[in-house]
Amino acid sequence: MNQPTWHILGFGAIGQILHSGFVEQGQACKVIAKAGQHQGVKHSVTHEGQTKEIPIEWVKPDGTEPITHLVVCTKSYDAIEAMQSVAESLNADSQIIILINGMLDTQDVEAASKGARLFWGLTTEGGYRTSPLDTIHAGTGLTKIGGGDRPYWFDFWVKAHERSEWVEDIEPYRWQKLCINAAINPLTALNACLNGELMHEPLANKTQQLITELSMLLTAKDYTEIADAFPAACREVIQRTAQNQSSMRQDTQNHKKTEVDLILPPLLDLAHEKGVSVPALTQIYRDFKRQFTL
Ligand code: KPL
Repeated sequence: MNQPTWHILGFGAIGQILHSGFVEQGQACKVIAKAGQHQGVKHSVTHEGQTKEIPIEWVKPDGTEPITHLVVCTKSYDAIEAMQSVAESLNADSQIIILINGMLDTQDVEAASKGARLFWGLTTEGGYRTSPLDTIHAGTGLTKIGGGDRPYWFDFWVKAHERSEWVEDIEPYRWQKLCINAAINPLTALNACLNGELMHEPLANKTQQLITELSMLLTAKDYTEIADAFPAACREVIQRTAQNQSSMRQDTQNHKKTEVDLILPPLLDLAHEKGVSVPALTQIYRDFKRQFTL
């Protein structure tokens, strides 16, 4: 099977980490330019003290060449509009891999996909940017992609991103990742701290309360195995990304819009629907809204 040409939509920390893996493997990978974006000739990714500089091929799809493999790693609240901006280059044969934080309405995504096959993904890789084209890959994690049968292109993906797994039924893991982001992101933003500080006083207790409530929500969704393993899984992500600044902390620090409304409300709605009491989660959403207006 032909090696895919990847198109990256959303060139934040995760987009840059993915891009560097593909390019390093010699795979064709283009970056979709956003209006007003600084289009430098290269970007850098620093991991464990080593900095790599990676050339960038920017493109502005205009429908003349189809996009076959689109990797969407924008902010969740931007994803639909971003997909619509490349709609002319998508068709029913395109494959779209959506790798974002937060829950999007599946119908909205399908409407923007032009009949392309959709795959959902999640990653616990930790990265932050020190400038628009410089990323620190501060914590290693796992990437899960799925939705039905494993396509041929996943072999190429894994060559570029070894810590990746194919999962036929990805939905439970999307909820698990939503819960991981709910445990880590708002608390690190509110306390302007690194992920690792959540394990220590004065935040350890609050983190534990959130983890307990989030496990209860996963149980309420009947994801029993994932729910039981959640406390350990969440602590592992915190440890592996201990030196990372969560994406929400970066956003609040940079006075940018956050993804909080696509992370906490779906979980609070679920708690309401299932009659699960989640005082810590409710409080953190209130505190967040009080402290940050964006
Ligand atoms: O997804 C993340 C984020 O910051 O948004 C984690 C995995 C928590 C890494 O920081």
